[in-house]
Amino acid sequence: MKDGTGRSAVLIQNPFGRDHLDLGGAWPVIVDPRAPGLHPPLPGRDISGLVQGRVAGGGLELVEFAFTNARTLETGRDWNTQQAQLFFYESAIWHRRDFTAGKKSGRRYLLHFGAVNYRADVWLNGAYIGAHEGGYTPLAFDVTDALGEGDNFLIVKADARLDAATVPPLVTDWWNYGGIKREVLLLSLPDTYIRDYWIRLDDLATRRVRASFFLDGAAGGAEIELSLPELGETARAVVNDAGVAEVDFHTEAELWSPHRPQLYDVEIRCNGETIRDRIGFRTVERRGADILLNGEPVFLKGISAHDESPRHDGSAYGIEDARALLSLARELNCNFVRLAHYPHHQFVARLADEIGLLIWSESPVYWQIAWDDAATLQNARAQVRAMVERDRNRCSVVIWSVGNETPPTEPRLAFLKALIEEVRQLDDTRLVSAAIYGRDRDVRQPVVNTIRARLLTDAEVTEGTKTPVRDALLAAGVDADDRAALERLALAPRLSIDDPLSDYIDVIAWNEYFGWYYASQWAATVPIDEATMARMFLDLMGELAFDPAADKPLIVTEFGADAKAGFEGDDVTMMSETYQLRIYELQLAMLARSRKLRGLSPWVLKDFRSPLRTHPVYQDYYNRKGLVDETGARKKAFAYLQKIYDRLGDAPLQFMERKIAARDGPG
Ligand code: GCB
Repeated sequence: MKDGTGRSAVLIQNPFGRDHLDLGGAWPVIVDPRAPGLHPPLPGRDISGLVQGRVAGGGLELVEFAFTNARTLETGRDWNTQQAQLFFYESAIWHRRDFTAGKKSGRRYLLHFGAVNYRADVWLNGAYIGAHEGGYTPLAFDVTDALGEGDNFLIVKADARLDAATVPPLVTDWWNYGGIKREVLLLSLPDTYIRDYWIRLDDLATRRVRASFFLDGAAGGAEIELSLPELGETARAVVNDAGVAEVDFHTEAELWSPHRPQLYDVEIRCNGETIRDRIGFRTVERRGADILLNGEPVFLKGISAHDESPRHDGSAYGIEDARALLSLARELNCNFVRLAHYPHHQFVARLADEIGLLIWSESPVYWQIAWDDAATLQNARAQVRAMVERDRNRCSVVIWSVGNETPPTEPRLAFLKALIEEVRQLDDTRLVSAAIYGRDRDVRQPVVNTIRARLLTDAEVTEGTKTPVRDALLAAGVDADDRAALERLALAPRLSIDDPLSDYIDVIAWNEYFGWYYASQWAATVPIDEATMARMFLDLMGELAFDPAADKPLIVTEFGADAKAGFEGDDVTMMSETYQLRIYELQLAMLARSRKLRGLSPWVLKDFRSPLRTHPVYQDYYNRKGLVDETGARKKAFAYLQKIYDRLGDAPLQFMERKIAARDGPG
């Protein structure tokens, strides 16, 4: 067995729309926690035997593995929530699938996986096919040569281990669900086949549709026919020697929007294959600080979500999970969902097309990545490419995000710039962003100085408390004895949200945690005790506002507070529903004062699994910032945000600036 050789994976557009054999279901498995340490292999555990289908010979043959009588796991789902023993499991599992294939000559066969987390190694009938890294995007291998007529056996090793060089890295605030998590299909294709296609409205004024086709095989001269039967529109293109065909045509299609999510049947014919899809036509652009959908400004009433469903524990699978999640967003009166922090199941964007939700799609570049590692960049680039190629036919997707909360350093800037270029090369019809947390000097320092000035100008605060605060202010270069200067400083600042990345992205996306993390994170630098700091923060939130310096739209892509559903508490008790509600009230009042705000996606729709959230009473391995808990039970803040979004209609949040009374809600 040679790891890491073999062919590289490709991406097939619309695999379910091809002639296929579904290989999903219960597969026998070998759970192999120490697989990585077996070099050289122990005598009875020679893996080359395993992948070649060796079975115990009995008698005097030493074989310490077998798929016969082994436990089974369902593919298409994570392994962690199928068996209690695997809940925390993050190593390797070997899977075997026996199947019968009717192989026809002149056809190409591709083995497609919707996603395998994190690394997949694949063998077919003992031949090593290839490897793939990245747990959230599809991969496919051409297995035409290895496939046999009749009986076949497939071995897949899924290895969920993450480290400092992987994408995402080891430490994330979500569950590293392992396994062959999405579909496994054996595709049967013409010898020369359309690997990928991209159909989009290219120009709003002339209603010009452009379609690009990318073929595999000896392609030059092949003919492609594209038709929209409901509109009676047909276009033809001839494939060039590079295997690419392009065509554009005028369409009478109605524009797609969240209010009217009009989709059209599309049929693509080439070399005897007919691929069917449903496509909507719309444009998205930025003009100054506005986001334009079909040329009209749109305000994104959003929510962030992980790829988990309120229907069951574990990562989401199947269309009903996608429906459950997006229905919750619709119930909340959203027109926008931020799919964090990795590409979700392909069903999600397809469903969003159908029901009319705008989508933010994100790569798993998260927190602390190995910015200087060329292999990590190559890996991230491949994952970004797969994200864009998989979903660029989805009109619901309006923003590609290359990462989340990354430090504003030079190596990170170079890394993310490379990813942004990659996205723009693949897709020049959408906006590009990345969620940032803001520079210290733009956010923390001004807020901390305001808190210091408020303490020093408050007659009730004791001298003992004031002395270290005065020293800290002096050290920050402020004349702490100039009363007038202190009073000016005590006024709430208007924070400029910036990042070196601002020049390269279309939308400034900011994650902020006023009312949650900041008081405990920053109290020591004031210095003041955490509870006093937290109280002062609540006051300050009633006055703060933000705007990026750049003339670009701002979306606050995260804010929130944990709340354990059913724990009513009060508005000065963290982890309670009442406190979470209070933070939503204060946040919305604060955001409504921000002139360039063009959307928000609070954190988060549903409580989600996280290894970082271990509090036995409130969390038990759930991040509790959901507006609903894991069973779908609505918390108080759900109804509040739902009401605000309802009242807003199509208007931006700023229209409600005066109506959002911070304490009483919209009234
Ligand atoms: C963040 C991260 C998100 C976390 C969230 C939290 O800033 O972007 O992944 O889950 O905060 O709850 O801490």
